[in-house]
Amino acid sequence: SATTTNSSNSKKFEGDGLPFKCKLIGTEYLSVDRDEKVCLDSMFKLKAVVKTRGEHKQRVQLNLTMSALKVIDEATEAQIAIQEIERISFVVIDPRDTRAFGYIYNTSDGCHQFWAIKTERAAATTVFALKELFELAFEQYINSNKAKEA
Ligand code: I3P
Repeated sequence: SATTTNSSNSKKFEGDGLPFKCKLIGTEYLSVDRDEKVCLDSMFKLKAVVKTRGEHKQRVQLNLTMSALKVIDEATEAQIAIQEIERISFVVIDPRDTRAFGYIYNTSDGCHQFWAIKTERAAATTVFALKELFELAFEQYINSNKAKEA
């Protein structure tokens, strides 16, 4: 039907989605919903906090699904967050660390939450998958509007 994407790429995001092993560096509220400098400043600040604390970062699994980014605590399997794809406004790669990236999630009450993530493998792999997911979600949105017009 017109409401499903044509791309076979969407398969891997169905159901539980595409999982990535990660660690949570930290989160903080920002005043903007997109700005590379602001995000990277936050990333370095959150990394410094981790260092100062001297504790292990929380191990999490990021599941990329068609509807949302799901953050799951690895130890307890509890869902820490369910973040709708359309609420993610910005993704940033840490130029000093091939295993770190971050994104801004906009909460329903209008806050811009920055999430700093350390990946087990190359962060670029996760960021590339996210980009793919944004494109598929957009394609789906366009197709569903076309279906409404028809
Ligand atoms: C660890 C080392 C790891 C790091 C880990 C640190 O310190 O820096 O690279 O894992 O973080 O504890 P050390 O060499 O002193 O043992 P990541 O590269 O995944 O961040 P963690 O304790 O938060 O897991």
